[in-house]
Amino acid sequence: MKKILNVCKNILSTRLGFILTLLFFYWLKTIWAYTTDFALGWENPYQIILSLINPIPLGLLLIGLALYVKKTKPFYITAWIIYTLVNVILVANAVYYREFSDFITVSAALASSKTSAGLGDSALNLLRVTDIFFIIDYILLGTLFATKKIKHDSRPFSKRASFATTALSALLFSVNLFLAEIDRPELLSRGFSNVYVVRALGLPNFSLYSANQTYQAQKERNNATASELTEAKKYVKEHYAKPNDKYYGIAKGRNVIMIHLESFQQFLIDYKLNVNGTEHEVTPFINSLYHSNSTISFSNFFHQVKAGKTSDAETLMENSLFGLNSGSFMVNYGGDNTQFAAPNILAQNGGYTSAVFHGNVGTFWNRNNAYKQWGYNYFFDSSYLSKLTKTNSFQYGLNDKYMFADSIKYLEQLQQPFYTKFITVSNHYPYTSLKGESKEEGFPLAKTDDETINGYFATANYLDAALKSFFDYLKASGIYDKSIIVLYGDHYGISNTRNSSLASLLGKDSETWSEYDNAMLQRVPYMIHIPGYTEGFISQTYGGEVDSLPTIEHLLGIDSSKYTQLGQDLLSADNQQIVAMRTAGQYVTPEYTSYSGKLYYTATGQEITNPDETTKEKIKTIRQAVSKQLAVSDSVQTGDLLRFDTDNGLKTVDVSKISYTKSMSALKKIAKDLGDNSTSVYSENGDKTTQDLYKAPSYLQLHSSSSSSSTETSQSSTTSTESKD
Ligand code: GP9
Ligand code: MN
Repeated sequence: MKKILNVCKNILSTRLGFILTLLFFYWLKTIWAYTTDFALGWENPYQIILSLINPIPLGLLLIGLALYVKKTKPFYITAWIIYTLVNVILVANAVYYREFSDFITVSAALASSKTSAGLGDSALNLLRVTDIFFIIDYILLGTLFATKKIKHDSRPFSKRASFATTALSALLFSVNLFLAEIDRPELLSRGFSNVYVVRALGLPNFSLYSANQTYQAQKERNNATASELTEAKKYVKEHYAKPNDKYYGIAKGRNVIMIHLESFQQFLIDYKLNVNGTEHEVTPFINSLYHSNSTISFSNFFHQVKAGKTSDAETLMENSLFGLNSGSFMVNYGGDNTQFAAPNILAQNGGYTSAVFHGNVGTFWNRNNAYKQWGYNYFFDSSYLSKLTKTNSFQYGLNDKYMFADSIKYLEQLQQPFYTKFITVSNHYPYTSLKGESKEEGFPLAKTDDETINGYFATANYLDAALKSFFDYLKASGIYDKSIIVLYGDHYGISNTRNSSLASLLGKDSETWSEYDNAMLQRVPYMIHIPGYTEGFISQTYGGEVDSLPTIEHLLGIDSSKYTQLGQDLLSADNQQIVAMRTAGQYVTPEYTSYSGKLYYTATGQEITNPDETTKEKIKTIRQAVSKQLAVSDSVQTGDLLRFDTDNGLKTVDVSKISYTKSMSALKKIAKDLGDNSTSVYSENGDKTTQDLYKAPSYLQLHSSSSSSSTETSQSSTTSTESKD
């Protein structure tokens, strides 16, 4: 024992030994924070291993820098300073996470007034007794040095050896990066979620990554001027499509319920999956909405997203501006840019209260920050909903039936009219969300050679059933008649590389599958369901996600002419029907489709290889219109131009007033203060909950003859009625 202690003492009394000991403590404390403070949501052992190794490369690189210092005292001081620095990053993030469920981004740190919103408890209150663990190394090493149990090593480390340490850490870092890329391709370019970056690369790396993001965004912001907004506004004015009198204001004053149909493509509408000779209608409920005479449906509505996927769709739908050409707008700019988004516009045109419901962590796609800039009053993420278990959730969060069920206790507390968005998730790649005891997967799998395609129909069917249950609830609670419900597919679910396997299911030949076919599969549903309205129809107008907001505004009787929005009301006679895809040069119009470098007649799918002069002229005009729209969007979004947009009649959002913590008590307080004037569903229901009106039978329950099978699950009974504050 004594021998071991002596060896330890000797090691610690060398410079390298000291550095490696610091690294060891840093590693230990990081793992401690990973497991006790952060919710890193490991999905597999591979990700756990990544997290276990990721403190080492950069830790060694940084702390190892001290080895370059020759003199004894400066060496130890440098080592302690660097060590303390990485520790401060660690501890600050651990404490911050306890309140915000997010890591400290550089932009949040710079705008500390914004981040302090919701920091109800002082930072001191956030400390725990166990935090002593974070300083135990200081006490231990300090005592050992003070009592001369370990000594300062006066022998300088050779330059070569110091360099070797740096090189080794750089090598380890590349290995870490490589492994991270395997786990999640395009991790850094697409951003996804801060959790993903920390989980794969560690905290100091996340800080560097976030600093770079802020620097890039800030650079573009600083270069942008108000005159660029004038340019953009000129385009907006010329491009403005005035409302159609027939529809203007027909939904005025109603609640707006947006339903984000994850990865839902238009081809699912009315689709029947044939398995062993039996036809199974995949989405009977959504089909009924599509054909309902209370619905204005669109059959040629295209998604316009790129790498930001869901986040791009949200950006387009609620700002009428595009995402970025690379990366995600919400991730890179969402937390800082001034936006005049749907929640803010509706708050100022009709006093709407706004909320988002989503079963994933709030940090995904930087929603927790971007939604504040958009003016969302509340954001009920997975922390507000049922605890995630193997049965009720998958890697992207809580399954849809639970998400809807758990949302009701908050929804019923919102003052009406409300603008709400429900982001579904179960129908997400890899379409295996329904595993687990609940056996929701009663719907048959398709039989192709591609597992991903095979599961797609079952998860879409589950989403359909969840939606039906939610509609049943809306009807039973009386919300339905006072609302309009807008449904949209965010983007493709089956990627182009898989489409040849999908071909046979669509009655096509995989041999002759073309880029035209790929282009047409970018269609997603867009439906505006207006209870009580009887003149619904299916419009064949060509449009995209950018066109949604002006369309909705006009239905609500809101004049959009002063807003910097790039879409056109799909019900307007002025609509030009030019759909820009986010990839340069790709577009769809009723006449032409340009996709992956090829040109087609949209109506027939016939390729145009040798366009005549008139065709050339026409496509030139379309190309110009498309690239103009994207260029204007890019200038607005990357230049943060809306900060100059002061004469649109709208006030900017004061993000310091928005907090996504303690929402339930905030809502209850509002209702209490309003007393008899409270318009929440809960108040109108005589201060009684409406949660029990939500019933979500499983597929098997609906389809088996003996309805008392053990697989029955009524989500309303499986979820607790307790709410998070
Ligand atoms: C995650 C979900 C999925 O919260 O919205 O995003 P996606 O992967 O579709 O972009
Ligand atoms: Mn999505």
